Amino acid sequence: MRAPVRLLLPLLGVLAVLAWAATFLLNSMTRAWFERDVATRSRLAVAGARDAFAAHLASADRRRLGALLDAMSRDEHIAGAAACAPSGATLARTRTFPGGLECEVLGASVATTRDAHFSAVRDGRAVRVSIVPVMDDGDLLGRVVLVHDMTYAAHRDRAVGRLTAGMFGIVAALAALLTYLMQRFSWRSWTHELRRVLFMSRGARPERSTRGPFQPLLADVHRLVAELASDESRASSGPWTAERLQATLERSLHGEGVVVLSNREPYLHERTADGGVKVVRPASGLVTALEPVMRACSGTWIAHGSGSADRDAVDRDDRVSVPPGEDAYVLRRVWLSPEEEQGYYYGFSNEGLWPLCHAAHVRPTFRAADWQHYASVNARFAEVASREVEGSDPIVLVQDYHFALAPSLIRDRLPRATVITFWHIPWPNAERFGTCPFAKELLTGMLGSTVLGFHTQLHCNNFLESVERFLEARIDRERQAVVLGGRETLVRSYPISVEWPSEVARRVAPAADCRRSVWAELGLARDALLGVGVDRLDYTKGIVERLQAVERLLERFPRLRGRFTFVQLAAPSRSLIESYRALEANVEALAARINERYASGTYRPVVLLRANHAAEVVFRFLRAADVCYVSSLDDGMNLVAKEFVAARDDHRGVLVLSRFTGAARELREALVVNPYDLEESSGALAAAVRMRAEEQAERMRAMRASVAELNVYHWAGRMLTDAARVRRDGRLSDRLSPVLRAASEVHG
Ligand code: ADQ
Repeated sequence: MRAPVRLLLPLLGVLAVLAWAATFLLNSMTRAWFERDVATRSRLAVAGARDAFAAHLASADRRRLGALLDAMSRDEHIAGAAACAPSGATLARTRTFPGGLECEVLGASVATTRDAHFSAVRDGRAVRVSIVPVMDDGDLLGRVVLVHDMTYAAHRDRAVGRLTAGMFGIVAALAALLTYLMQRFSWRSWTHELRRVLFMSRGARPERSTRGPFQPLLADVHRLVAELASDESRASSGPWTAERLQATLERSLHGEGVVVLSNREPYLHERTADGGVKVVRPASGLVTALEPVMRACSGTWIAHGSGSADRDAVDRDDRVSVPPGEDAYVLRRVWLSPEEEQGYYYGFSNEGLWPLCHAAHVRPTFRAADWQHYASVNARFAEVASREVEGSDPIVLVQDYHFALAPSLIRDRLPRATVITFWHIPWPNAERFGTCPFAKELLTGMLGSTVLGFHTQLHCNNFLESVERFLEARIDRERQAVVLGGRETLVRSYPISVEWPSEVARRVAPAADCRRSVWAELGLARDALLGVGVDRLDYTKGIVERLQAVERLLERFPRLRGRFTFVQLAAPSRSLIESYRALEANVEALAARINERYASGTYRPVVLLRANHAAEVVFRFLRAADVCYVSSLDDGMNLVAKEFVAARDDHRGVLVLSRFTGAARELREALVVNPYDLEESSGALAAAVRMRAEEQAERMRAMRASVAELNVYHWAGRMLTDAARVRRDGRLSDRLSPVLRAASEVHG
C-alpha cells in the first residue's frame, strides 16, 4: 500500500470518531437548551393565566379549568394539559392528555410546592412533563401539568446528526481528494495542505497567506452550525416584539432591508377641498398588519400610487419616506393608467380572484382583456422590485392576490432572491379554483416563491390540492413543500395578527372616557347598550346578515328596543364595481327599514357611519362597545376581531365572531356563530349584552393572552425565520456543489 493510502484509513477512523463525538456534544447541548426552554415556557404559560387558574382551582370548577387547559394546549408543541387538586386528584384534563401521566399517577412528583420537570415516552413519542404549582399567598391551590411533545427536539437532533455526518462526508471527500493530490505531488506538500485545511477550519491562521480551496467551505460549515444553534435558542426566547423581529432580520438575514410589493399603499396623499394635502391611512387589513412590520424592518414598500396628490409628494425616483415625520422606510410608488387600474385591479383582481377565493355567493368574472392587464402590471411591479433591491439575493415580500404572477417574474430576474409571498384571503378548494381559466398560470407564478403563506392550514391544503390537480409538480407533504422544475416552495400557514402592544390603543383615551364621548356623540341614553361593527363595505363581511341579526334581536327581545343600538363604521370600497354598489344600497335600505320599525324619540337602533375613519376613531368605538359583532361570510383572518381584543385593556366587552373567519380558530373565547343563522346570531348578541362582568373579563383575558403571543411580529418573524433557514440551506449547497464537483472531476 502506498504511504498516502495507508494514512488515509486511520484518518477516516479518526474523523468518524470525531463526527460521533461532535454529534453527541451538540445533541446534549441542544437537548439541555430545549429542556430549559420548555421549563420557562411552562412557567410563563401558567403565570399568564394564573388569575384564571387560581379562581377555578379554588372553586374546583372543572368546566372552566377544562376550557383554560384546551386554550393552552393549542400550542402545537403541547400534547396535553391537566389540572390537579392539592390532594393529587385530577380536576380536569384535555382530551389529548396522554394516559399514565394523570395527577394520581404522578403522585410523588407533585408532592412539593416547586415546579418539577421530567422526560418520558408516551405512545412511542418523547415527551417532557412540567408540573407547575399555582400558589396563593403561600397556599397551594393546585398544580398544572403540561405535557410537551418533544418530537420536534428529536427532529432537531436528527438534523444535527445529519449535519455532522454531512461534515464528516465532506471532510472524508476532501481526504480522498488530498490522497489523490498526494499521489501527484510530494508527501511534504500533502501534509502541508492537510495542515493548512485543518488549521484554517478551526479558525487558526494559515502558515502562508494563500487560502486553501476548502477553507471557505469548512468555515461555512462551522458558521452554519453556530447559526443553527443560535437560531434555535433565539427562536424560543420569549415573545415576539418589534425588537426581536429586527434582531432576527439582522442575525439570520444579515440585516438586509426587505422589499415589499403590494397593491395598496400604506399612506395616500389626498388633496383636500381647500387645496391642501392630507395623509390618509387606507382601511385595509394588509396595511394594518404590514405597516408595523415595515417600521421595525425598514426597507422599501412598492405600491400603486392611488392618492390624488401622490405624485406631488414623491421625489424624482417616485419615492417618499414614511410614516410622515418618522421616515422609517421608503414608499416607492408605481403609477397605473386608468385602463390598467380598471383591468388589473377592478377587473381581474376584484371581479375575478376576490369572488373566486371567497365563498360569498358572488360569481367571479374572468375577462381576457383584464387578464392581459393583470399580467402586464405584475411584470411592471416585478421589474420595479428588481431595480429597488440591493444585491443579488434580496428578500422580497410579495403581498396578496393582486400579484400571483410576480414571484416567478422576480425569480426570473433575480434567481437568488428569497421571495416570501403571503396570500391574505382564503384559497378555495381545487374544484372551485379550476373554474378560473388561468389556473395553471396563477399556480406557476406563485411557485416562484421561496415561502408561500396562508392564514390557515385549510387554505394551504386547498392550495396543495390545486397544484396536484393542475400542475406536474411534486408535493412533499412531510415538508409541506412543492417542487416544480427543480425548485422548492414551502407552503405554510402563518396566521396574521395586529401589533402588540398596540400603538393606537396607547394613543386612545381609557375605556370610560371613550364610552362617555361615544355616548355623547350618538346621543345614547345612560342605560343604553352598544354594539359595534367595523368593515370595508364588502359583501364578504356579512354586513347585511349582521343588520338582519340586529333586527331579529329586537324582534325576539322587546326589552332591548329603545336600549340596544348598533353602530356600523363602514368604509366605502371598490365602488366602481356593480356588486359593491348594490351592497351599499342594500345596507342603507336595511338600516332604514330597521330604524323605521324600532326608532322612537331620539332612539335609532342602527347608526351607519360611512367613512374611512382614522384608526383612533375605530379604537374609540371598539373601546366603548358592549359587544363587537364580526359576521364575515368568508374571511382569511379578520383583523377587526383582534383589534377589538387589543383595544379592551379594561377586560370588558364581548366578541361575537363568525366561524367563517380565520380568527375564529384562535379566539375561542369569543361567542362563535354561523352568521347565516339569525336565531343563533341574535341569541349570541342577547347573551353578549347580558354577560356578567367577570365572565367578560375572563374571556377577554384569555383572548388578550392569545393575541399578545401570536401578534404580527410573530407572523412576520416565523416567515422570515423559515425563509432564513431555506436561504442558509441554499447557501450551503451553493458552496458545496463546486467543491463536490471538483472532487468528482478529480476522481473521474
Ligand atoms: P380586509 O378584508 O381589509 O383584509 P380586515 O382583516 O378585517 O379586512 O382588516 C380591515 C382593516 O381595516 C382593520 O384594520 C380595520 O380597523 C380597518 N377598517 C375597516 N373598516 C374601517 C373603517 N370604516 N374606517 C377605518 N378603518 C377601517 C384582508 C383579508 C382579511 C385579513 C387581512 C390581513 O380580507 O381576511 O385579515 O387582509 O391579512
